[in-house]
Amino acid sequence: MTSPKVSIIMGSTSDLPVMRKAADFLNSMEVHFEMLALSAHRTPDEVADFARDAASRGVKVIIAGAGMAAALPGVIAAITPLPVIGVPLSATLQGQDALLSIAQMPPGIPVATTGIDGAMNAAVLATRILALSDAALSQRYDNWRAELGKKIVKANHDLSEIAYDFKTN
Ligand code: RP5
Repeated sequence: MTSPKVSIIMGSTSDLPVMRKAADFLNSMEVHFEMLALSAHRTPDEVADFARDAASRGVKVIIAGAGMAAALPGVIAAITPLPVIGVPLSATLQGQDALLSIAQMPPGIPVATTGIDGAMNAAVLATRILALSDAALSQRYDNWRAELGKKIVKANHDLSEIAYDFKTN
């Protein structure tokens, strides 16, 4: 079996509707990934085992999403040498609790934190990290990025067609 380059970890399958966006993006970029449910509070030993072994299994970047008192990304970052991208999930308190839990790491143990429910951005960042040493992936990413720009060109075209007496463009 092909070894994954990215691990997508979530605290619960209730996180899947958001975390699926990371999987969708990685899949579209043809990046091999795995998806696992692990909980810092409910399965701490399994989290430690995962974090200890991830690098030796060939994983390069870990994306970890969790809600509430979201210790998962920080605990993983405390154990693995790999870059960890944390996704605060809006399970409670509109995700403010998870955002602060994930972003406010002590000096020396960083978690690159996305916005609340920012799973897609986590995958985009993971892709950009991997693309540093993968020219074909870098090209796929550049192509996707160019399409993003075209959306704004179209948006400006659409806005230009809205007429107001006092609108000048
Ligand atoms: C966190 O608690 C999970 O990441 C999830 O966002 C939240 C609620 O989990 P469930 O009770 O739905 O399993 O650990």
